[in-house]
Amino acid sequence: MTAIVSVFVASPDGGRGLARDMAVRWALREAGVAHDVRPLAFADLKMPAHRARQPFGQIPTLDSDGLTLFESGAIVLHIAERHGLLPADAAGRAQAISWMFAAVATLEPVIVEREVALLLEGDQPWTPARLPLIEARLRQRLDDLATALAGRDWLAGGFSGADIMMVSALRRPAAQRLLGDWPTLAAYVARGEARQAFVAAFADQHARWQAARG
Ligand code: GTB
Repeated sequence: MTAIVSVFVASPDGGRGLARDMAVRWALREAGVAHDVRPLAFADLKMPAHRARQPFGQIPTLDSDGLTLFESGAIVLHIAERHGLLPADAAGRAQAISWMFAAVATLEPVIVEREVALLLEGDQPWTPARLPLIEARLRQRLDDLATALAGRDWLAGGFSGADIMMVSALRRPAAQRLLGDWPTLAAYVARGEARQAFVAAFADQHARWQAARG
């Protein structure tokens, strides 16, 4: 049966592939797994039918292998485990999974915290004092990641699911031109985005966004 990814019917990212379905689409393309999408409007996300797939009423989800999965990191790990997107040796595999968790639990929260402070709390009286603290935390994370990546192309040996998750997290600050001080990270994102599977996945989501625009 064809795998199905739940996606926004019209992503608010303006077709830039910045929503979290992009990592899932990319992993499926890397894996060569045929898939289709379930386009959902914002109102559909909070309906019982979708909450049965995703308890928090969000995208993405994946229906595949008789399972319905949620959380982009868990979905990419599932695909990676079944389709050779993790190192073959146990130690390398464990290392790659550590990096997948680092992407969603260590890098992404500081990236999202900054976006929330600017977009949702920009007019709050505490934001001018809080923003520099958030930005300092983000800079520290980017410094540390750049140090860890120095001299290598990918996080865990060859390209893996870890890179799908980490490049996906970094694409949001990259889109806001925040990686200028970290050429190692900018080059890493560019390497990920140059992959044929990324290009195909990006085109898939962009075509959907354009079709929804009419
Ligand atoms: N931890 C979950 C996962 O990784 O799967 C988080 C999922 C999540 O945040 N989903 C968002 C969602 O469904 C879409 S991706 N939001 C609707 C809701 O919560 O009601 C986040 C996102 C949205 C928009 C942009 N953008 O416009 O650039 C970027 C990222």
